Amino acid sequence: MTVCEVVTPWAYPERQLTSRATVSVVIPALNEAENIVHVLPLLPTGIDEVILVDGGSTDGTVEVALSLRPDMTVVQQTRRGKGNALACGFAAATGDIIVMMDADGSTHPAEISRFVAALVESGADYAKGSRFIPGGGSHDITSCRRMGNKVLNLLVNTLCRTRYTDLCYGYNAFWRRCLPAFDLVTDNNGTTSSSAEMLWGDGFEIETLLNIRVAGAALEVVEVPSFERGRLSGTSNLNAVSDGIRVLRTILVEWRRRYVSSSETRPGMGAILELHAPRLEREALLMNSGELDYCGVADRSS
Ligand SMILES: Nc1nc2c(ncn2[C@@H]2O[C@H](COP(=O)(O)OP(=O)(O)O)[C@@H](O)[C@H]2O)c(=O)[nH]1
Ligand SMILES: [Mg+2]
Repeated sequence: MTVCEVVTPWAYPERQLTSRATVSVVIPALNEAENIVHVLPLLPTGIDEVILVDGGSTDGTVEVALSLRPDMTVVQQTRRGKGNALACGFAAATGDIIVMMDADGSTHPAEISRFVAALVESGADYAKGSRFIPGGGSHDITSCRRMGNKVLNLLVNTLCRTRYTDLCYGYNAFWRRCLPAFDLVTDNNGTTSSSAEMLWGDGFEIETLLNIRVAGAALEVVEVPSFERGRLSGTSNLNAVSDGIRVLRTILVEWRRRYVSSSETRPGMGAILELHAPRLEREALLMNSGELDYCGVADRSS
């Protein structure tokens, strides 16, 4: 039994009922050698591609990861920050479904199956992890970050007319066909990643930026309960104040771009139609629901 043995006719109609959705997992990592060693063995079997996006780690993160998972793809990010790392990982991913999760042990690999199932069974475009719906929780979030997240979440819901329950959470999954709507830039004009200037979305504001762009492109979102564990070792790279301010600026800038400015470059209508067209097939194909099979997770370590 594998996490990926799913049939997804409406997502990639050309594959009809003969194929299964493939899954790529993108893991940004900056000096996580001590943690990733516990994370990788817990990945469910059947994942087609694991992409580690290294932020220039100096503690042997890449070597440790490759020793555990020689089939892994290692990508070097083009600028700095978690957001840029994710953008580079997404660009390298080839799976039908992309799951983003952390390397520090806070996001449990066993939940990948829940995200994949949510996308496949609901037909949604984006499965958004939430620590604040029944079944979710956190041992990692501080009270200051919890409060900040709540206020920023309320702001986004008010401005963007969304119903998110957890704005700043890094465990999410989506169909790769949604990438054009994210409009992320990985190019660094030939400079080295350490000298390249950080662009909008390169930092910890990435999840907020994705959530707002997903809403702006009218993608369908399903929230998935997720339990965030404490980081296994080391300290967070996030600064509640400076990164909180980046998130607030992201909300205001993205809101202006998406909802106020009429000259805004939105994803083209073609892109939006393309994003939704596959689901037109869904209802008809669901009649063959006996073949829409989702299998549970097998733990690699067992
Ligand atoms: N490649 C890369 N990964 C990063 C960077 N900053 C953070 N990460 C990774 O992103 C994940 C979340 O970061 P973390 O510091 O735990 O932030 P927190 O979970 O918000 O407290 C971890 O896997 C980090 O190693 C970065 O600049 N580059
Ligand atoms: Mg963390």
